[in-house]
Amino acid sequence: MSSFVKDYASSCLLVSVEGNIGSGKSTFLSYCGQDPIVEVLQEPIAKWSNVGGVNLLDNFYKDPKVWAYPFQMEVLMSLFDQYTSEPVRPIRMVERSLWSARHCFQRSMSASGSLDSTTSALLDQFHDTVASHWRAHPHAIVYLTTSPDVSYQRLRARGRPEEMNVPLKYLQDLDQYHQEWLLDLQARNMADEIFTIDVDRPLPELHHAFDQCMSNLRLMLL
Ligand code: TTP
Ligand code: MG
Repeated sequence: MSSFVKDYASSCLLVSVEGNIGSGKSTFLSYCGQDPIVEVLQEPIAKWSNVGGVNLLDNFYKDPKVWAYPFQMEVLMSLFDQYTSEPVRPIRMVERSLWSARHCFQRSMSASGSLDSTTSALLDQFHDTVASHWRAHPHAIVYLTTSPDVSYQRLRARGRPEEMNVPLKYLQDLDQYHQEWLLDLQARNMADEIFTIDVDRPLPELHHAFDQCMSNLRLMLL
């Protein structure tokens, strides 16, 4: 491997936390972040809401055909930017990854026509270029699985203004794309470890399952 290629393998265990919108990824990360061996990188959503004074997330939901491409480009760049900082603890947990952005969200936007074949190919190219120079594929994935109904209720309850018109159907499609992406990773032996946690129960009842997951991640450090 070229020395130019940055390889996380030697510096930390990289764990991406995945799951539908509203599944509870930020809650899981905050909980695990109390452990002194865990560094948490929350999703840079505040950046997406203010790119030079423009709220790309809001614009995307209001007019997806116009804004899907610039928004997804911002998502990929900001997630990539997170990876470039030096890890400071043995386990680095990130909310989302370049991979779920591509295989779940970008896929959905292509299917709905918000991205055409050219803009979709440009995003693929950006993703492939980054991936070829930067070993940023997670060592482990924590997949928080919810029924789309539950993630929809959580999305409505938290009331992020940009998301107020997101329909249940969008979450149903994203749920399917997450499952297909992870099955595909497993089928191609591309995932070292995928830890699935069913998070349909109220989040405070899930601490035992979160602790169990942390124990499994610790074992990967040995
Ligand atoms: P999520 O990445 O699912 O984060 P969340 O904070 O909603 O999840 P949780 O409640 O589990 O912590 O989505 C954030 C918002 O950004 C959401 O409106 C979906 C949108 N988004 C895209 O449109 N494209 C993308 O590639 C990503 C990563 C998010
Ligand atoms: Mg979140």
